[in-house]
Amino acid sequence: MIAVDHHSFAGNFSLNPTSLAAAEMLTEQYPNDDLVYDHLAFRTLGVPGLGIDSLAPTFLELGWRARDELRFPAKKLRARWFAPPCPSLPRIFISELLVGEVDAAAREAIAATLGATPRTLLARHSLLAAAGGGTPWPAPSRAQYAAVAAESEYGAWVLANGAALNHTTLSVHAMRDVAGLDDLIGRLQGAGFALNAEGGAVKVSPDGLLRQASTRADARLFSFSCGASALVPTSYIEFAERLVLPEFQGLAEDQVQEHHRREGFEVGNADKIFESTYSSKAA
Ligand code: OOG
Ligand code: NI
Repeated sequence: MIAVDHHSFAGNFSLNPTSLAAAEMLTEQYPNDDLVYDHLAFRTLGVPGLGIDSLAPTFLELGWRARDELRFPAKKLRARWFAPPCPSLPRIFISELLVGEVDAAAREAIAATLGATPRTLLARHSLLAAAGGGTPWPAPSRAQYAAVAAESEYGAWVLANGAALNHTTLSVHAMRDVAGLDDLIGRLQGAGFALNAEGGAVKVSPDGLLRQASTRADARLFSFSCGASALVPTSYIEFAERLVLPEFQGLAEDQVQEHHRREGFEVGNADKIFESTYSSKAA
């Protein structure tokens, strides 16, 4: 498996010094292991012209294939993941806020922030704007941000950060010198990294085969349109361990490939991982 150089995700590191620190710690402690990315995740606003369908074409054109949809009714979110054209590339996880379902105050604040910016421009330029460190719409006012955050911390995150990389996820099973996710988590906690503790540090799928953990998002000073500024949550790093499927458990360790392992995502895990950027869940 070819590893992706973690410095190629500099866009994420500028919003997430913790993810760079974690990647550097792992490179130092496990010098013989490559860092392989399990998936990259983006967030969007589910309004016409934005949403999952505005980011998906970029990946579909490059050979990613649309896979399952996941729904999070309590959070008013839906997501879809995309399988890569070859196993050395990461899966892509894109979610969207079901804007039609949020309360009127949040919906109006989102509409006011997006304002008159043409939707076609928003759709084609979200990723470009994010690469430049911004959003294709003007900054919300502090009151608009607060109105959205009160209803959906996810929604407020997107208003401030747009299509910025929400998180990168390292593949734990690809690191041969790491004993497993629990060992890795112990080392991260020992080094002082703050983890998302929602439902316990390690989120486990009902089949026991997909195990995930994440750091708490970093924050940056954000300038609202009205001149005020405040810290807003930015990005985080996740660690995913995909165990070997029961039918392949007889394979010798050096024969096991990615397709022998648990695929996809898990609603119960993801539901808690979303809260890695929630200020209200800060310790
Ligand atoms: C995505 C949360 C879900 C996963 O791997 O299940 C997730 C987000 O925070 O936008 O990352
Ligand atoms: Ni993730």
